[in-house]
Amino acid sequence: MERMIIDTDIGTYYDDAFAVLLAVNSPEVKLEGVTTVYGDTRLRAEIACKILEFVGAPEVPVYAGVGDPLGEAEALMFGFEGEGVFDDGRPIKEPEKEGAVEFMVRLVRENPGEITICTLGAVSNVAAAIRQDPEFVKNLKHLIIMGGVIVPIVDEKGVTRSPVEEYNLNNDPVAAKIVFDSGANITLVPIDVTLRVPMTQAQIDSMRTATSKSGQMVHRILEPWPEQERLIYLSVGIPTEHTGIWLHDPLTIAVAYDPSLVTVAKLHVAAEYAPTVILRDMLIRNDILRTIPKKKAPNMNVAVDVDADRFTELFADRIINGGF
Ligand SMILES: [Ca+2]
Repeated sequence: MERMIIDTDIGTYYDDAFAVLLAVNSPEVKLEGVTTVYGDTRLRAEIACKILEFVGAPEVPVYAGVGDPLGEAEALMFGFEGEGVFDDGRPIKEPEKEGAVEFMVRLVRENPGEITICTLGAVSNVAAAIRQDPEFVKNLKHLIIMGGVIVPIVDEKGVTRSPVEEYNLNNDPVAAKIVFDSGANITLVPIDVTLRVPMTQAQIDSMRTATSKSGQMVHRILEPWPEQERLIYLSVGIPTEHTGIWLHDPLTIAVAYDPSLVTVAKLHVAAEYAPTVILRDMLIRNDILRTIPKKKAPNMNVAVDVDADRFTELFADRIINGGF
């Protein structure tokens, strides 16, 4: 049984919510809490509360965390967070009074070697916990990070997604560097791997007719998604259009209890700032974090391949038949 904290920027993309739903429907996981990060973490916590309440798991506590990145960048909210989720109103369940960082530090200290944290957004909360408690890294069992790009990728539309563009780590590069340099037991699940796990159309259709609460919530979140996605892409200047419903964050949860879903390589991954040409902006920026594999002693396990069919089938089955 994996005792897990999900640390998430839930609300902006669809897949954080899917990750929480997968965890709730996985008997291999004891979900100790959901912590929120990046931007309006109070609103994100309310979204998590609503989802847990809706599917019948209101006992899972939710904690609002660090909203402002540790560096100078400002957090970006897109303005539609909660659409679909709040269709039938706000939750009765409320976030805990304790903050996310305090909760992480307390739980990990009280349960040395027991707790796995899966981060699905910027790693600001984890970096703050590392700063707050010198024993945190030693006591943490496993830190699984959805983030970074290791192998630059070209998407189905021919758009090069260069190593500088991964959202989660670049939303707080200062925090990412603290975490990478911390000595924690890290598994990195980079976006070049998660872009290989889109749901099939048949799986998406199966959510439409699902009778489970989780299936209904997935369907509800996907309804307003195409327009939200279009606005996100426009606002960040990526000239692309809809290509898939990728299960970035859910894969990160499943890896915690079934590592055989991915092939991992032990690598030294450096979080570096370096002058970086951003072709689409015709700019050179030096505040961007790059995740660069190096020939040094490994500092993490990095997912480099995934059994995509087995994972997406697992996800669909759990959401439809998992009991919540
Ligand atoms: Ca996320």
